Amino acid sequence: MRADVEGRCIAVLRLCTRTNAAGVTAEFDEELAGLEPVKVVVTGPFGVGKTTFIRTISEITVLSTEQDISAESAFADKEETTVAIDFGRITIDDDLVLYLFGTPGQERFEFMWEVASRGMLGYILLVDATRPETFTDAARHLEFFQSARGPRAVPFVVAANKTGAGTDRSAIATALEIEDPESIVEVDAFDRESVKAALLRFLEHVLGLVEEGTRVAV
Ligand SMILES: Nc1nc2c(ncn2[C@@H]2O[C@H](COP(=O)(O)OP(=O)(O)OP(=O)(O)O)[C@@H](O)[C@H]2O)c(=O)[nH]1
Ligand SMILES: [Mg+2]
Repeated sequence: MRADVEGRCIAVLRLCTRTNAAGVTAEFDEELAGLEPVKVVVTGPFGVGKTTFIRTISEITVLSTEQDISAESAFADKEETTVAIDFGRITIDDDLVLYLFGTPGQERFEFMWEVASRGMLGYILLVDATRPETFTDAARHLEFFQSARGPRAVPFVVAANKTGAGTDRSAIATALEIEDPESIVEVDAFDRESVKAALLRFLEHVLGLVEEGTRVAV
């Protein structure tokens, strides 16, 4: 991460963990920081690369609940699908830990969304840039996770995986009714630096909301 932004993101994460602990927004307090881990959900339609994203960045072996896919798979090279949750971890600082929770992509496991969303700071919504149908599918994810905390803001970024020369961010923005296509992050879920950059964009977004006075913590 770029050092300047990293410092600011650490500050906001501390603020969020402090807020989580007390239930109210409080002044940044180093003593009380890091009481709770920060939970970020990685969600999106079937096969967009959620498990790959978490495996690429996690410092622990990802606790995955995958099972073999049967003939229903649309992917020749995809052998497994998440059936409950993926769990990974990144240490941001000595006492600050980011926990990543990946949701299952198949519709029949949508009941896991509610479980995954509990206590989250926010989420990364992944789409597959090569499959426009995932843009429209993702709209349902957006609707669910945006309302997970009632009327309160839930920070998120949309990340387009498997991008290439033909990637059209405005098509994704249109499907998701997002005003600014530039806010959509292009990511390569196989690449650690790229995944880090996507997480950083998410944290910067959280920081922006905090700075404008929006209460974002859980
Ligand atoms: N080209 C390319 N392929 C990718 C990338 N990320 C993931 N894949 C492939 O896309 C397929 C799906 O990846 P997963 O990580 O299993 O996707 P998922 O979203 O967890 O899938 P479900 O849990 O079944 O919803 C696999 O075959 C991956 O190898 C990427 O950045 N580029
Ligand atoms: Mg998966």
